[in-house]
Amino acid sequence: MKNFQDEKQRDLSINKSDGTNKFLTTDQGLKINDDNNSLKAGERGPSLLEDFILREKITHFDHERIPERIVHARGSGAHGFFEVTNPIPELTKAGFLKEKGLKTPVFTRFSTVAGSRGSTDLARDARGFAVKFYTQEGIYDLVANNIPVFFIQDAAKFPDLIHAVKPEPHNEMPQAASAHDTFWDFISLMPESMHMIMWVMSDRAIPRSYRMMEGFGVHTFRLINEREESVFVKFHWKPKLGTHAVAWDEAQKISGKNPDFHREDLWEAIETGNFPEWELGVQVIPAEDENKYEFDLLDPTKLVPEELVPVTIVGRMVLNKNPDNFFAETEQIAFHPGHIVPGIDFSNDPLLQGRLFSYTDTQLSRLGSPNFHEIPINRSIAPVHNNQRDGHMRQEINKGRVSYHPNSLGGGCPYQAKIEEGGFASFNERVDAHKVRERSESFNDHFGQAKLFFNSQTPEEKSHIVKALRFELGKVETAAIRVRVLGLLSQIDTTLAEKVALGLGASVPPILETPINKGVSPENEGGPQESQTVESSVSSSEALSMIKNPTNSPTIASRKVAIICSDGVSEAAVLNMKKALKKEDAKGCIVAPHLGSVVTDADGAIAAEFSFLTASSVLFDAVYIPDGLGLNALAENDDLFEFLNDAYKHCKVIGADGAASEIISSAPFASKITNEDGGIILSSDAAAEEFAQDFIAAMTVHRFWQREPNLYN
Ligand code: HDE
Repeated sequence: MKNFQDEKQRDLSINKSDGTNKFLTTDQGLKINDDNNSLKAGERGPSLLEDFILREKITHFDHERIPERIVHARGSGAHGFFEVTNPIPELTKAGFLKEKGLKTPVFTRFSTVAGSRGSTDLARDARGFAVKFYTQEGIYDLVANNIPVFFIQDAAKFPDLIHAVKPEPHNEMPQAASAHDTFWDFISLMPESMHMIMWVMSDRAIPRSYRMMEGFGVHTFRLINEREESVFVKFHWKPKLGTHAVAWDEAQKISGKNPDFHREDLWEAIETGNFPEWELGVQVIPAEDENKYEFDLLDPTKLVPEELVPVTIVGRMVLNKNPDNFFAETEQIAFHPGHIVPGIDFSNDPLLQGRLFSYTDTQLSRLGSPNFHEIPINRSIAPVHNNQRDGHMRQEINKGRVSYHPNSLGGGCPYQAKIEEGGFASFNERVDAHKVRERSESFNDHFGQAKLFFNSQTPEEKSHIVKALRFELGKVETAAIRVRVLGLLSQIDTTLAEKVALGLGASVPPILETPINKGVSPENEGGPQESQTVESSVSSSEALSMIKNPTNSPTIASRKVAIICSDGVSEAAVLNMKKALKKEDAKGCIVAPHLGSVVTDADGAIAAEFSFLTASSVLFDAVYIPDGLGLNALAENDDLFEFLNDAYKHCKVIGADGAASEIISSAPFASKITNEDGGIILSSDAAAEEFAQDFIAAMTVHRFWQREPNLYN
């Protein structure tokens, strides 16, 4: 079997350039003799207009920015491949899904939604998860999110949603945050957003890493086989490292300490050979089951519970190469849900239908020309021939006099492909209807799956949702907006609404008890929405909880541990832990009171990678204090206790052996540690093999959230 894995890299290579051992030149290829001084009339005189070298350099510089994406402006991407593990030719004729072992090159870009290009990676937000497959049949883009549902049901509301969540227009605040009045004002009037609100208020919206996120196509799509039979399908990406989050307090601190946290994490994982990997799965819904469920498959605020339709894995994606140039690749890549290949088609989801218009349109203003498909990262590796011509920055040199079809002068070329020759044909769906501006009644349930999501969470996860809502609504200045949101929350779960209300010092308003509420609370009467609750036929779903998620695998690969060292540290203990971590593909990083090196108990020297000034516990997954001589100075270091306090508060594993165990016993949080807390690993034996193993086993749990009730009471 021919594998196409490297074809995109070969294709890109013709555009790559490297100035090593080359002369500096102008854009016209003229060698430059002096790049430091402009041409002047005398050493102290004015610059001369004649200086074409200066003008070229400055002009290029003046024009080197392009508009950022309207949404998803902040992102990071990487190259990789998709490999079929379980072909589904009976369901789709898409070539890249048909043959076991077939590899197709991909470029994947992850993003936040609301923030600007330079904003923090750790905002509370949905994450984009867009994959471009360079298939033999043309480009296929799966432009997904890390949340399986969306805020709104109809594309007409998208500009409103985005205007509401972006910084407020009068003062351009706040950046990369939904915690402000305009967002919650809009939400409080849009009951259909409640399911998505549950997801974005959960820890899904603050992932530990892009590598530890699921991805979801959100909309229902169609697959079509060779016999032109169609099934409905939902796409899923399942991360090999499991689905994990950070704590909200931690997220906010990371935003200050390292706003590039996710970007760096993805970059480093790939550079160090810890290639991120996901499985691609599909939930397949036979055409005859279209109307079988209590929700409408076309409604993007609904998911299909995995209890009703399991996810079938079809392949895996591995990201194994960082881009050579961020702008040329990650910034200029242009995704579009309308980039599909034969065997895949759209459904009539009104949100998807609107997206099909929006994405090409936005590239025209962002990348500047209808020729954006010629930019190397966007270029198909399947041949492209058509009668589209000219336009800004056209690269292709089309030969001949014919640029129309039909033609006889060009022998009818390029010619149309029959379906059996790979020509694309839309699914032959019968549509017979009146033109209306209406929403289907089957979209009226706005709370059923919000309840399902909430009920599927562990107590710790529920408490995170409560706290997130208290934070977000606590930043809202208009009291009436908060109350309206409390009214909506009470339709999901009264205890949830009451707990949030308690934090806000507000009370939950009564609900209007009509089968279909106009709005949801008295304040909201006359709102735009008809709403009702349809109980989900599934009462709880493990896949919806990050903690219970069945795909979580016990691994610590690529995790980082802060090893706190000071002079006199036990060399054996440090080496032992480093070795044990390395065996698991994790990394021990030396953090010391100062940079330079620390002297070990064996008179050796260990280089400090970070000091308490340059590092912080929020940048690590766990903390270890090795045994040592003379730990007294360390035990009195306030920076150490801040480090440990945060690690404890963020429910991380903290370990110490030998004399260092004393430091943990004297930490301010020591009295709160319970016997059930499996995340505090202490041992009186220094450098013991099983200590490192216990520490590593605890790290596979990721976080000991059970600590939290003790923390906040
Ligand atoms: Fe997007 N979206 N979107 N979106 N979206 C864009 O396209 C839009 C929606 C998603 O890494 C924009 O090239 C509309 C759902 C991702 O480059 C824009 C509607 C989902 C990315 C746009 C939606 C997404 C975008 C901005 C409602 C999850 C980043 C720049 C009708 C399935 C792709 C651009 C990348 C980007 C429009 C809703 C995912 C403006 C009109 C639902 C991952 O065209």
